[in-house]
Amino acid sequence: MYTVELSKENFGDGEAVLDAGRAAAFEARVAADEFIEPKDWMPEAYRKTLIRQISQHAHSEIVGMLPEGNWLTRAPSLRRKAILLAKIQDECGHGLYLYAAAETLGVSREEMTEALHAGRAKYSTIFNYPTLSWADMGAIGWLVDGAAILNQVPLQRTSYGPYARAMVRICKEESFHQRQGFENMMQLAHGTKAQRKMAQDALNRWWWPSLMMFGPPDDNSPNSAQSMRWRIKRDSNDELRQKFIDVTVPQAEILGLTIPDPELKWNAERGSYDYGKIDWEEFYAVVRGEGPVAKDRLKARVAAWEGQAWVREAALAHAAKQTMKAAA
Ligand code: FAQ
Repeated sequence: MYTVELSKENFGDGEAVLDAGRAAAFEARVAADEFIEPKDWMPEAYRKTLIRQISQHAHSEIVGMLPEGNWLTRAPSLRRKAILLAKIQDECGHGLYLYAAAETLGVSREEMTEALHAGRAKYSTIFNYPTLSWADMGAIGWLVDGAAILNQVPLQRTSYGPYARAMVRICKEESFHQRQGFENMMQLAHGTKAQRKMAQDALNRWWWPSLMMFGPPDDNSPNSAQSMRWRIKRDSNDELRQKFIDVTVPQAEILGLTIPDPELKWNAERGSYDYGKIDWEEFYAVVRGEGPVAKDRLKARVAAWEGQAWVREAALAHAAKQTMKAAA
């Protein structure tokens, strides 16, 4: 009895010492900019943070197909339809790489999907706004993919290997998306009076929600400090937002369109643009699921998942048959 008690105690202390040692080694590897890989030891909170961020990112890519999908049948030419179709397929691929990266952390695709459908997992606020005109296809590529690239380029160096590697290809494709959006806007902005008006209207509606994509301000971002320490995030929400504004304002000038912010002004001292107040009440309402088309988005995802259950079942039955054949 005495021996059992003693060994238990020793085992407990031993585990604690081992964990402290592993945690120190983990922190040192992160500090040395080494990638953490799936089979490496990691703190539970690091694993949970990654599952939260990567799965939310994956959900954003998948839900993000819906606003553009809405315009596939109404693209103004075959060329535009082919480009839009290719872009939407890319977004689907991004979702799949990201779900696969999250799965390496021990969570299943079904669990992640269930969390989205039950409202426990988030997706980007931007996809809760409706696409009202063809110019929105230009504005989404130019602004939404433009914002996504700025946020995602640093993620190629995020500390978790599978996430970082998924981002390399995603960023390449996002660049194409941003360019096709800008080119679409260029054509509209230099088109007829009505097309120009449509382009300006799209910019007016998508500008502020695009700024919100970067997340709450730094002084109100509960996850930032730890995520920056773990090098999951490399830049703060406000830093990336400012970068986006600084690169996008000259692009709007090239298009001859006006950014809907009367307070937008070059600040020579800071070498950056000052900008007006973001409506954070609107942001938090959309995060809570009160966005203009939030209910439709989730309904569409649930209907797709349930309606296509037979495809998953057929794929599993086929795989089982193949396994049996191989074994026979
Ligand atoms: N929407 O403490 P923080 C795309 C939540 S991909 C909804 O600052 P964090 C491609 C946040 O989750 C776009 N929720 O959080 C495409 C947290 O709540 P939680 C997606 C938001 O994680 C283009 C709470 O607020 N990109 O567009 C948002 O440190 C065109 C407090 O915030 C990514 O996901 C938001 N905008 O920083 C597809 C990139 N912002 O989780 C189709 C990876 C914040 O504690 C068509 N993610 N929240 O319950 C990230 O970089 C980070 O997760 C941030 C948020 C920057 C989004």
